[in-house]
Amino acid sequence: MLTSADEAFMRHAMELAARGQYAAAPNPLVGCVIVSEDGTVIGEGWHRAHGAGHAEAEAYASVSKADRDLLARSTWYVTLEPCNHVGKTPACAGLIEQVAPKRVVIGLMDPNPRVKGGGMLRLQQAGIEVESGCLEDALRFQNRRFLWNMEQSRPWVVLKWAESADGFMDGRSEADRVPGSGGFAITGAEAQRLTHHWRALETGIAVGAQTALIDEPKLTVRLVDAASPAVVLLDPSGLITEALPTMQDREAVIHVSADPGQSIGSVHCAWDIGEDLDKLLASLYTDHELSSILVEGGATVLNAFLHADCWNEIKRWTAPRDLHSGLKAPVLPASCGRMPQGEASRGTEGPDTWEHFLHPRHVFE
Ligand code: AOF
Ligand code: ZN
Repeated sequence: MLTSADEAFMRHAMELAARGQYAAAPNPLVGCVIVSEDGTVIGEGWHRAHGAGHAEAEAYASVSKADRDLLARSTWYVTLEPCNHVGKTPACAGLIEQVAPKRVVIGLMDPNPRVKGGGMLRLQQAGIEVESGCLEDALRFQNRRFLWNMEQSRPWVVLKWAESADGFMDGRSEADRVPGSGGFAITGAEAQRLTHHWRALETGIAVGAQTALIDEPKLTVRLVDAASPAVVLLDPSGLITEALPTMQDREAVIHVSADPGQSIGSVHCAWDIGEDLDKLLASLYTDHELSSILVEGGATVLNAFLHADCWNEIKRWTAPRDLHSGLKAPVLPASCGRMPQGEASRGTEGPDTWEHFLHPRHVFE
């Protein structure tokens, strides 16, 4: 039976898991807490980065020599079912089997076909008491990108934009929106750090060719300590014919266009105007290993994702001033899913308000 103490330790493991938020993808966020029989935490670990040690191995390595004797009667709290495959690291279920603790509490079962119940079964067969489903809803939310990847073989898609109080994304007229004219600032300086955090959470940032040429956005994450996501330049009409100055230092630019011959990116992704967006998403996931993308605009691109129903989350800034005219912001879908309990769905940074919406198909409680 799961107790409130179990939930408290699992919550702690979940907080540890979150520390991998900028680097674990495409792997899930996983945390592990090892607790001695008297309720003392003797080990903590989390999956820091793709290719790095798994949470269980990290937690085990953190147990001091003096506490090793306590392991035999310990309980392990793992936010995700321990893996039973030798991948980039040895199987965690094998490690736990060797240590042979008294009990293992699993948050969420791992839907990865290479694991999928096999890790839990191995522990049970070794005579370890195993319980699963501790804080499952909250953990499904924390690992929503990974779960969607496993179920759909598509990246998790976050649409992001900023609009004025009266619903415009850009206050300039069409005639003034010419290449090189620069971005139109809607939000104030206070909003920047959170925007960089949002970028760093995803593996790619997608932007339409028009916006790339007019606004010349840098799409960096410099205000947070994270690696820059790949830029996905959506250019099915082939508007971009030479490297963009703002993206020259960028390691990964995926140029999405019909003609591989004119690619200016570090990689090319073939996609023609009129083809399904879902086909593009399948390719970004399978061929380009993007497990999530933040779609930053412009309006045409955001509307295309909304109309094709190819999105999972929306993050929207609203500034207090009116613009009266200009480029209309996308219209928020009539029904959006609720954020799970305990997760903020709106906030403010300086004068600006942000809101966070989920696709109605996603229900986390
Ligand atoms: C765990 N603990 O901390 C993580 C797990 O590429 P690899 O070899 O690191 O394996 C990644 C897969 O292992 C990943 O898709 C997921 O199924 C599981 N992740 N499992 O026991 C961890 N990160
Ligand atoms: Zn593992």
